[in-house]
Amino acid sequence: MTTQSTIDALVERLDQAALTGVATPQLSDEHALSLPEAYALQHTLVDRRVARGERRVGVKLGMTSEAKAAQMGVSDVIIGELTSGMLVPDGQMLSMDRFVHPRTEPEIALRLGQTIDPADPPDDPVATVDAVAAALEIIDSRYRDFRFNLADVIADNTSAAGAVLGPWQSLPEDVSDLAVTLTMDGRIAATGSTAAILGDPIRAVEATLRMAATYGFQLPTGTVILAGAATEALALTPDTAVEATVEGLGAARFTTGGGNHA
Ligand code: OOG
Ligand code: MG
Repeated sequence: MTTQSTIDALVERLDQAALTGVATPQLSDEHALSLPEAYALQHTLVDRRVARGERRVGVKLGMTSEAKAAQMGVSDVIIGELTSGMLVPDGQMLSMDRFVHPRTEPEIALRLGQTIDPADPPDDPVATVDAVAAALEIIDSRYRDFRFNLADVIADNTSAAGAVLGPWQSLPEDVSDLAVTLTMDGRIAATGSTAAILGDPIRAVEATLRMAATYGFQLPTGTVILAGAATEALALTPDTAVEATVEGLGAARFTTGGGNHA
C-alpha cells in the first residue's frame, strides 16, 4: 500500500520534471507501486494538467510492438492520456526546450465517432471508429536515462509528451499491413509496417476498451487513440524536419526548433 501523501509527492515530482525538462530518479528506486497505484498516480498527474487549463483529448497505447518492447525492456501493453497541450498542429515547429530527452515514433491514430462506455461496450467497437490518420508521437520519459519499469512508465503517463495527427481519412477496409516510413530531413530513418502494432492496429480499439474498463478511462466522442509505435523510437535533434508516412493514409510532420536538451 502506498499512502495518499506518498502518491501526492510522487505526482509532484513527475509534474515538475515535465514542466522543467529535468529528469527525476525512477520511482521504483524507492517505491514498489502496484499497477492500479501507478494508474491512479497517472490520473492525478493528468488532472493537474487539466487544472492548468488543458483538455483530455484521447489515449495512447504503448508497448504494442515488439520493437518497442525490446527497446525499452517492458513487454506489457500500457495506456496513457493525451491532452490538448500535447497536440502539435501538423507541419508546425516544436520547441525542444521543455523536454528532457525527446524521441519520436511513427504511429497511426484512430478517432471514435461516438461515446463508448467501457463498462458496457458496443458489440462492434471497431464500428465506432470514424476516422484514421498517420501520426507521430513525441515521447519523453521524465526518468533519468529514459529507463523505467512498468509501474514507473505508467505513472509517468507512458512518456506521453506530444502528438502530431495528419489529416483524418475514412477508415480503409484493412489497415493491418500498411508500410510506415519515418524520415528525418528527408532521409529514411526507420521503416516498418502497421502489422507491428498488435498484429493489426485496429486491435488497439479492443485493447483500449479493456484497459479503460480496468483502470478507469473515459472514452467520449472524438477520443483519439494513438495505437502505438510501428518502429522503435528515435531521438529528436534540434532543427530537424520529421515526417511519418503511412501507405494510403498520408503523412504527419513537424520540425524541431533549436533547444538546450538535444
Ligand atoms: C513508453 C511509451 C511507449 C509506444 O508507442 O510503444 C509508446 C516509452 O517507450 O517511453 O508510446
Ligand atoms: Mg507511442
